[in-house]
Amino acid sequence: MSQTLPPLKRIAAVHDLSGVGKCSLTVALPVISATGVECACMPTAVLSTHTGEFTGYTMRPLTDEMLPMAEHWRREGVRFQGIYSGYLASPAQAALLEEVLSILADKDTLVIIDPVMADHGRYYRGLDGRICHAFRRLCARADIITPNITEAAFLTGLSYRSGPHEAEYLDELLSGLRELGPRYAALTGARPEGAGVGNLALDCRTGARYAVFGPEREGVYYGGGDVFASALAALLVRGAALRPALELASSLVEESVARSLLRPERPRRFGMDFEGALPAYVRKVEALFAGTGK
Ligand code: PXL
Repeated sequence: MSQTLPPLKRIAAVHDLSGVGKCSLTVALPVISATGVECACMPTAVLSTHTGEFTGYTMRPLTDEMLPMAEHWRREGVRFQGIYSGYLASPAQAALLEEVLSILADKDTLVIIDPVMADHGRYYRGLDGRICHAFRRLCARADIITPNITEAAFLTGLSYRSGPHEAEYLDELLSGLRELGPRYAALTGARPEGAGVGNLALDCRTGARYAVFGPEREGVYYGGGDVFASALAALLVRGAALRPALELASSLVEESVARSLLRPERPRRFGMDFEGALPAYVRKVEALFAGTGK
């Protein structure tokens, strides 16, 4: 008797390729693949490292490649069940991403926009309010957005607060994000008083809210937002509901942080230890989808 498998879903990951520092595509590719979803790559720029805590990095934007790549994929009849964007090198790339979406997104393609631009109250090097303006437009086009607290504050025009965060502040951020027009808003790095650190998600249509919290950890974890958004995007595209997707993506980040803490000699700027967290993640993914035909 011949056996068949459910169709393999495909995500186009629109991110930079930073050679060292484990963020963007070097995270999206392994995490999306580990979730059982094919990852097609549209590199928005090639850098020697990411732009945080490294100096003298090289950077070549690939802005002129974006539309020709999308058009070639379209001519080849490549279909995408998800389009997931992260770091964009300029506001011009954000504008081009709108065109890429028009070319590649079908009616039921899930669009995940991670408005990567800032953290800890500050824009990443080389970015400013112009990219925020462009991301606001993209949020209206998105099924899911995944800002951290800083990005949410910039997008909504609220002031940035480092935490602990009052419940009203988090409510205001979430309702501001809802007004931008996405279907789901996931907010990372929330620190409610006494609850550690975690991620919130809002279904903007129904108003349903979900939250996952873990222990507070000191310091900066480069690439953590990319690990979270890559897992969330792939889980949703594969067919998970918002709550289990949020829980599983959050657990991958928490496990990666825990493993990074067990290698204290490794500089944080080299990225988080997500590789060793992948086997347990894959087992949880398989358990989630077992028997669902997804
Ligand atoms: O993980 C976010 C990110 C992605 N890509 C580049 C970055 C950063 C954060 O600093 O610099 C190039």
